[in-house]
Amino acid sequence: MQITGEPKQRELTSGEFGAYVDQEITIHGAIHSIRMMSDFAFVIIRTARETVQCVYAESFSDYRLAQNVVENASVKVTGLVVAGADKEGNVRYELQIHNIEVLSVPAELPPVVINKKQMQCDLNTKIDYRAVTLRNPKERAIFKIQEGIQRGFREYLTKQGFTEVHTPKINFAGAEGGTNVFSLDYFGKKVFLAQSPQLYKQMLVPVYERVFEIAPVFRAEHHDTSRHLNEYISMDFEMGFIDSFADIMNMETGVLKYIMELLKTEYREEVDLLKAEIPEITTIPCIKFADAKEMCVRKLKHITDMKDFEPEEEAFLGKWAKQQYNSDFLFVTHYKSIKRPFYTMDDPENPEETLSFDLLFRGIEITSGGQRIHDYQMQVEKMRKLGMDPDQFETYLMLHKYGAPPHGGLGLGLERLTMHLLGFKNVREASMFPRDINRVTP
Ligand code: AMO
Repeated sequence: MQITGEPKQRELTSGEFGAYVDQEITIHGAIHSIRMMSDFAFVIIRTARETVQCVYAESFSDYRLAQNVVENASVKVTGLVVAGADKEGNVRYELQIHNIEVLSVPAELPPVVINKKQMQCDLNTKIDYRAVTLRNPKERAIFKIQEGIQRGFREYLTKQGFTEVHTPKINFAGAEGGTNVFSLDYFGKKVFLAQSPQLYKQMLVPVYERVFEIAPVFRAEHHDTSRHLNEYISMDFEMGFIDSFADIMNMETGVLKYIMELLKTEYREEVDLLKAEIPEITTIPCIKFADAKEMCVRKLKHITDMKDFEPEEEAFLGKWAKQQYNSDFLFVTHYKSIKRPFYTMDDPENPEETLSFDLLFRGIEITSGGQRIHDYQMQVEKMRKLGMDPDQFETYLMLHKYGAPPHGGLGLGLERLTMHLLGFKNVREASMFPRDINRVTP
């Protein structure tokens, strides 16, 4: 065996077939479906990102369809590229099959039908059979779009001078407080799974000034809800030398604009397939929490927890932002101090409120962020006020003790963003292998 270092060529896509009209090419894929017509057959091949229409007829091939050319067989198809038109008159290319080499034959038929436009089973079945149901073009498109979101986040922030980092997921303490932290027996010691990269991303600000991370985080959610997962992908960034937390919100607006443009261009086929409504973003309106709450109480007329929103109130605010500003997004700022974690900076003008925000997208929270405390004394005092022991956070507090610039950042839930972009009612639709209170498989 000789290793040349030459990467194996990627598959041609149908968009590139135009350069090969009347020439023979070879593609690899799986048999997605076979439709027998009177004197020919459509053999649809599922390749890495699309389905390619191939036509088989005895009239143009010496090859005869073999018995083992069955759905989900892995094949190598050789054929002639011919140009035709679709119903709308757009040029479409197909392959006139000259030969099919079967590389692997499935042992059984799939347990669910995957070659119809839409999966015809409920969400639980879809997840139970993920290894197979993800092959359905629409299911596959969801996670291709999710790739686009992460790619946009990464590309934009890299261009803005951010350094990509990875922080540990087995930690000495939960970063966000609350009861939804998983604990773990670590050789006889109690440790925790990261609820977010919060403490570490802050520690890295004096090092790189701007950092981001895209990684799984863990929340022991005790309830089975349509918007909570026990493991989700958090897209975080943290930046130093901010003038105010508006810098964070501006950066997020830029990231989201970039992501939406990327989806509209490089993920067009998936966007069309899923009929996704990609939001137009110019600027994102802002409202203070107290004003938003007051409006909710006035319009929805029930007495609620005055320190936070109910899901119904968020939904109302989403509609309000759409009507008032024609915006799918709304920043809500200055959340109550009592409701935000210990690292959040209180507003010096009103210490009951914080220099923090949430971003609502179509009426659901997808981001939390804000300015952090950078002063050592201030951080220690806030911890004590909240009944925390600063000695337990010695490493984290080195950040403050040995000098940190004014800084802030945010965490954006990838599955939540995907869910609302694609109009799903359940976040599990947007999680490839969801983990919730009832599920750790597949
Ligand atoms: P927070 O806890 O609000 O903030 O989380 C940030 C975002 O993560 C998503 N999210 C979830 N997604 C799915 N399942 C869950 N159980 C779940 N919990 C949260 C949401 C949410 O807006 N450290 C801060 C962020 C920061 O200030 O930088 C944090 O983690 O989209």
